[in-house]
Amino acid sequence: MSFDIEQLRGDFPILHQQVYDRPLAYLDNAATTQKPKAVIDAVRHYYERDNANVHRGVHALSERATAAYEAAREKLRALVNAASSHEIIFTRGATEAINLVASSWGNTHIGAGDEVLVSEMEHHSDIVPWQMLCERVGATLKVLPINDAGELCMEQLDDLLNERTKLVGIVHLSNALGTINPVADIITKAHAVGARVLVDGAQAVAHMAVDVQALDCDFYVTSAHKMYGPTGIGLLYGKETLLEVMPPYQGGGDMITMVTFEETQYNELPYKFEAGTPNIAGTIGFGAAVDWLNDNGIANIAAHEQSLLAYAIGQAEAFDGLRIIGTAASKATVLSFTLQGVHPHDLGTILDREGIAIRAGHHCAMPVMQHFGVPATARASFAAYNTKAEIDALFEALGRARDLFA
Ligand code: 7TS
Repeated sequence: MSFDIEQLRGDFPILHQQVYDRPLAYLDNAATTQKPKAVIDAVRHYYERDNANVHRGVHALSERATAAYEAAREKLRALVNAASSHEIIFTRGATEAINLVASSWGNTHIGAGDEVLVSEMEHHSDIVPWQMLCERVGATLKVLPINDAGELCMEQLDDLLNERTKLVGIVHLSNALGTINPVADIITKAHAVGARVLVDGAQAVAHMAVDVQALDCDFYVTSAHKMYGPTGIGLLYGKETLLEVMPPYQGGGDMITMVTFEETQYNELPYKFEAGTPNIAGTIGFGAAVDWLNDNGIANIAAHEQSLLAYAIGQAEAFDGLRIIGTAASKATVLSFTLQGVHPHDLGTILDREGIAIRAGHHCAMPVMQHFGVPATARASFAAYNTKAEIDALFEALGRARDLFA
């Protein structure tokens, strides 16, 4: 296992291009990461040689497609250290995984008078499905606030948890702030009152080692496209005992063992939750992304990204008129900020003309913007292939933007 940044950048064809005649600096990795050649090749290989439907054919191509699809499941199981591949459900992404739990588990386990607790820093996809569930069943959505550093107010957790709390939804690594949350502590406390915990790991899995058994979380979700894999594919981990008794989320092919007009018997896990022809190519690409992560080492990637983040924060703190949004003691990969006198969207546009891709907006975390009293932030987010030279380019461009608006 080695970590050579130049060699690693060579894995990503897309990085080697000019945008507006400037070398691309792709700093929008929290939105989606770029894909290494190994992932692109795995998808292409599938379409060129193995394309067939899974779990149903008797022919060679279908057997190969099924083997590759199920091999990806095993890679994901090992990556998050799930006890069984039955606990690995492929979904369209983190969003669909949360909606699956809110519908299937939520409808059968949460009722009138119950409470769902989420944090103030959740992505909309870990707020809205719970809000919709609460409206459906007459439950109440409670909120664990954040402080002005963008950290959870953990001292309020005990007061918010009680015997009515049935589920806690908590983001592992915040996309808007970069905060890494103490999810293990939250899980222990939630379990003490009998609540289940869903961890939103959409941002976490590519940036830190995740062990669902060590965390003891009940559900864990992520998206492949934020971890060097394809779009349209993601993961729901759930404890087998929970998944076993949950009703299907969608009905259709593959999720049944027997259908008559009177009655349908559902398939075993994980197929009960994978109705219809799945995203086979995406899943195989997801597996290749896991291989790529393992080959480079999550610990190596995390160390590299931490040094980039520290470097960027150092420049940001010295930059006149720049306000960092999210200064948690424990954070990773995200630098969210505002610049006095320049709207974040204008900043995004100016930086784009210099080949620097960042995101400007509310980052699907409007309550975070409301907390900090800003309409939007500019956000640079780092991945394994970013360099200090790209961060220098970012701050040089920010300097020119500041001068322009002065
Ligand atoms: N949860 C978190 C913490 C996220 O950052 C995102 C996407 C999601 C859930 C939803 O993931 P999806 O793959 O199902 O869409 N976050 C972002 C972002 O920060 N910029 O674009 C998408």
